[in-house]
Amino acid sequence: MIEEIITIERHILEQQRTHPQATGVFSSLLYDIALAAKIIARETSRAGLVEILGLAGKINVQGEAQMKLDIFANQTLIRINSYTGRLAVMASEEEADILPIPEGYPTGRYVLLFDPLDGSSNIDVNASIGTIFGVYRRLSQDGPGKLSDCLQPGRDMVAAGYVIYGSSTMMVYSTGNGVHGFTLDPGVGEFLLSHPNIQIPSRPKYYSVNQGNEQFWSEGVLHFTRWLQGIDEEDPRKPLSARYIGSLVADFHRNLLTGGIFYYPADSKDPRKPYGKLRLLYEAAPLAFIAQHAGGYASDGRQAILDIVPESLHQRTPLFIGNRDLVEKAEAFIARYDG
Ligand code: AHM
Ligand code: MG
Repeated sequence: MIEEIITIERHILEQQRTHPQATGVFSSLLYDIALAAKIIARETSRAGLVEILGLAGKINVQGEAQMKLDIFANQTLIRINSYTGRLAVMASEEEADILPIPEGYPTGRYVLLFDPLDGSSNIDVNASIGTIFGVYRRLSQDGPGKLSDCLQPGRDMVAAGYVIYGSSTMMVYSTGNGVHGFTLDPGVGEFLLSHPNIQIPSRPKYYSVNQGNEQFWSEGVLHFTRWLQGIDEEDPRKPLSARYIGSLVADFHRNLLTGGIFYYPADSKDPRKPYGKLRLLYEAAPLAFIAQHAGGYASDGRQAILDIVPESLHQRTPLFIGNRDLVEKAEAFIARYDG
C-alpha cells in the first residue's frame, strides 16, 4: 500500500530535481506524452461503441473504425508535440518519413520516436493495446531535425516508456533512474503512481511467443523453446507456462511484472521479412531500455538491442526480451545451432 498519492506530474518534477542542471523542458515533454496517452485512452475505451455509432450511419464499418483509432492516436501524439518547441523532429511507426516540426514553430533539443497504437488488431476483440515511445537528444546542432537524429542506438536514449490500454490504463516510463508505473484514474484524469521501482522478478513464470510460426524457426530458436518447456534432455529445467496475447505492450508488461521472456524471432515465413516482425526504433529499443532498467535484458539473439545502430527508420529486428538469464540462454542456443 502506497501511503502518498503521487501524480505523474509530481513524479516527473521530482526526477527533474535530481538533475540540478535540468531546464524542465524534458519534464514537460514527458508530461505532454502523458497527456496524449490520456486522450488516446479516452478514445480506446469507447472503441466498442464505434460499431453502434457506425450502424447509426455516423462512422463507417468496423474495419475502418480500427484504422481510425490508429490514425487518431498518431495524430494526437503529433499534434500535442509539434508546437511546443521541445522537439527537433519526430518519427512514427505510422508515417513513412520523419516528421519535421512545422515551419514557423521553434525546434528544441529532443527527438521523439513512437508507435502510436501497437497491436491494433486486438481492438476488435477488446484485448489490450499500447503506445510505445523513446526520447533521444538531437545530434544536429540547430534548425530542423534530420533523419540522422532519429537513427541513434538505444543506448543513447534518455527516456522510454509505454502506455497500456487494458483493464485500466497504465503508463510505465524510465529516464534511466528506475522504471515506474502509473495507473490512470479516469475519474480525475490523472496518472497516479501505482508501481514504483519495477524490477523484473528473478523467478520467471511465462514464455510468450507465437508458436504458430514454429515451422519457420531456426534450430536455435526451436531448441531454446524446448528448453523453456523443460524438455531439453541435456539441460532439463522447470517448464514455464505459455502466455501470448499478440499485443507486444501487453505481453511485455505482463512478463515485466511476473518474470518471463517474450520473443519474436527471425523466421522464414516471409522472405521479405527475414528479421521477424517488430520494429527496432518504435518497439524493440524503447522496451529494451525499460527492460534494462528493470534488471532485465533484450537481444536480437546475437547482440543487445540497445547496441544496434539503426540504418533505416522502419528497420525490423528479432527480439528476445525479459529476464536476463533467459535472454542470454536464447543467445547461447542461437550461437550454438545457428552459427
Ligand atoms: P502492429 O505494429 O502491426 O500492431 O504489429 C505488432 C504486433 C505486436 O504488438 C505483437 O507482438 C505482434 O504484432 C504479434 O504478431 P503475430 O500476430 O505475428 O504473433
Ligand atoms: Mg507496432
